[in-house]
Amino acid sequence: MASTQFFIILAILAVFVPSISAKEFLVGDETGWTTNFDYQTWAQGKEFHVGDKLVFKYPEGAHNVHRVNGTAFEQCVAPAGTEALTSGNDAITLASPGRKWYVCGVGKHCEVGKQKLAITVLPNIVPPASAPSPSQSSAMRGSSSIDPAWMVAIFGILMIIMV
Ligand SMILES: *[C@@H]1O[C@H](CO)[C@@H](O)[C@H](O)[C@H]1NC(C)=O
Ligand SMILES: [Cu+2]
Repeated sequence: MASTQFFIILAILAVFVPSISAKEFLVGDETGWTTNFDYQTWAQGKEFHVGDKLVFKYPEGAHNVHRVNGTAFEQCVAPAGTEALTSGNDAITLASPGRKWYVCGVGKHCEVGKQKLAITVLPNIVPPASAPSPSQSSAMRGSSSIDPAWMVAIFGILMIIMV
């Protein structure tokens, strides 16, 4: 029966490991989201993957969070059209790979206080064969990353039945 238990454990791991691997990053750690903190140093050596979360913590009203492009990041221009996150406990799920830029749009916090963060988001750990087609919406990505794991789980269960 030891092999049956092994397959059950394997099947359970296959289902849950992809979701466990999604990480939450508290931006600036205990310092949170504020001025005069080196967010580039903070981001150094960290690996950000699709599905991970960034949490920006700050006293509500003191700061905000704008996602911007690279040009706006360099020039510290918070886009007028887009809505800022303002709750003081703003969670952003990294939905796509690539370079991402965030700035504070309050006063000269970005320009003078260097309250800006640039990161590179890496593709999910799931093998590329299971990646959704480009036509699928980004909302589908979270659930589709579980699919191969389910296949392994079903395979494991089939093995248990056959043994
Ligand atoms: C970057 O963002 C700024 C401000 O929203 C906008 O004016 C500019 O056209 C954008 N640049 C690119 C290359 O998308
Ligand atoms: Cu600010």
